Amino acid sequence: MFDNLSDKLERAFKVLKGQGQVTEINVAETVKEIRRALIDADVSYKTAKDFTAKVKEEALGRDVINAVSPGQLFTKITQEELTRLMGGESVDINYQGNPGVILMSGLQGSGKTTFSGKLANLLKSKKGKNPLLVACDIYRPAAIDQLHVVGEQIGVKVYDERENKNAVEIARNAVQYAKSNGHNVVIIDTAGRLAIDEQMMAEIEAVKQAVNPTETLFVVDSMTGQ
Ligand SMILES: Nc1nc2c(ncn2[C@@H]2O[C@H](COP(=O)(O)OP(=O)(O)O)[C@@H](O)[C@H]2O)c(=O)[nH]1
Ligand SMILES: [Mg+2]
Repeated sequence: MFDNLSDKLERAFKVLKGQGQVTEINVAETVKEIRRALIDADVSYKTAKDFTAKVKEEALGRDVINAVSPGQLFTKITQEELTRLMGGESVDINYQGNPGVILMSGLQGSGKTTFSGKLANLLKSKKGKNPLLVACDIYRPAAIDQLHVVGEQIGVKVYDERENKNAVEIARNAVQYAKSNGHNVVIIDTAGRLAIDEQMMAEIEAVKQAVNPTETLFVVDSMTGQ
């Protein structure tokens, strides 16, 4: 998810590393670049601002400017602060299984389809998996097309049953399909609603019962609660 962020941070640090001398001016510039990178990655303005203020304070406290390798120390401070901001430790998504089954849930427009694609891409390119994306949005035909576009971009197979209006059946069949076609992770992209309602919960629950996922993810918009 944060691939772009790390690229941008890397670029921000280059300013420092390339410089023979580290001054307050280029530290300030680097801090500004970091803030921009965070905002580009959907971090709220206030959080990004607080974050960079903290990094700067920490950097001045540890006297980055006169350190032996100021660029490295600065990078380390940013990494430490970022880890703290994200909650200290990361939890891996459980995708083991035969196949591993990951169920996406969340409101309409929260980013389920987009995240399904990102996750599939990560599992394929970084974890050597052969994922299968499953179109389980039975309400909008366009949602199936959207998943196909995503799948094509990353070269991941998409399973759908356009005529079938039973999400449980589609999910179950998809897992069978995965088993017989060598897909070791199944990512089920479900339909969202405008609000969490009984029907949506019942449908997700039924799919969950049917395929017994190794992981159920609830996707939320990062603007929620701001
Ligand atoms: N800024 C930003 N936009 C996103 C992100 N994920 C999804 N979107 C956009 O949000 C909209 C809804 O995403 P989609 O994946 O279709 O949501 P779904 O209805 O839950 O499947 C689309 O316009 C996406 O391009 C994200 O991480 N950041
Ligand atoms: Mg969707």
